Amino acid sequence: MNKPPAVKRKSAVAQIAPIRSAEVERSTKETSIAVRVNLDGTGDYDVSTGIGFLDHMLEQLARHSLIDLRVRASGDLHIDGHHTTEDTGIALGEAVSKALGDRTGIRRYGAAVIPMDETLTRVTLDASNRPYLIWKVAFTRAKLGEMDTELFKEWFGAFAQAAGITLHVENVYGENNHHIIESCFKGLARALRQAVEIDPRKADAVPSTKGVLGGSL
Ligand SMILES: [Mn+2]
Repeated sequence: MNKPPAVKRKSAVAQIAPIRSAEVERSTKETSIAVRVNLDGTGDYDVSTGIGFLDHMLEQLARHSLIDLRVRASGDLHIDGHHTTEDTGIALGEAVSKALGDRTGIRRYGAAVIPMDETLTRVTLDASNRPYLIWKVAFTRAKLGEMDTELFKEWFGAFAQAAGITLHVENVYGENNHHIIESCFKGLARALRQAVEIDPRKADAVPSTKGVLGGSL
């Protein structure tokens, strides 16, 4: 006698949210990059881009956003750090966007004001799937470590574009260039942490009266 197939019962309490993670691999003639993110992580990081200062910044991003982050980048650093910096921003942004999916349940907005000694930086963002960057950050040094300071705007622009976020970064005041850029990454981290977090009061809805994020206002 054939046994009837076992019926799997749906448990009413088994509504555990899935872990929001993603992997992106990106290769061009200039760079080869692999990124893994877990938005619901604890801020673990394993970062190697070949640019020490950029590694230091991405580690801050992971630590203060609580997004687990693994980055492996190898690029044409014999030219300069431009391609590696920009492409790392693109790959990381793509991974965040992929992990967000249709962005159901997220808080969407985030803001942080970060002091570092004499420096104060304000970061506000909207994880709206509408990429935009406002960058009001100036440096008085051309380099930090081996990294050109002009590349930071490139990284933030690439990340905002690929992640689908409206991102405003403003250094209100500051003197030490290391503090200025580190406060920008920490501000992004804190604001991102708020914006991508699931709002338990509205966990099943896309946070827009349109019912969808992105497109025209
Ligand atoms: Mn530092």
